[in-house]
Amino acid sequence: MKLAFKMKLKPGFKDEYKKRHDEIWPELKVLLKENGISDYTIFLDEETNILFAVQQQDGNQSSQDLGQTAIVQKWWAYMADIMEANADNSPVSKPLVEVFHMD
Ligand code: RM4
Repeated sequence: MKLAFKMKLKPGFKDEYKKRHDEIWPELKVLLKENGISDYTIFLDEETNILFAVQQQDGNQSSQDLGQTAIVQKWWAYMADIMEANADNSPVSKPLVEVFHMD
């Protein structure tokens, strides 16, 4: 199923955020795919610094549910300096409600 959520980027870090994701760790990509996550895109609203993430989820977990794995914990710790994050470094993520879909 298609799933969307929002996160928040700290102001001024668009280029750094994109650079880090252009260089996403291969092992993180493998983990996401192994857990049924694909077609995963993140957009930035430059007015509000809100990050809008959308992904296909074929398992029963979203990318945000994988925080018990060492790789995601390492990635979240790496990303925490440029994102709004919780005390455990996980990005503050809020689910979004689908209101329209067209195949
Ligand atoms: C995001 C955030 C998400 C992760 C993606 C790859 O900045 O850390 O949790 O799934 O990167």
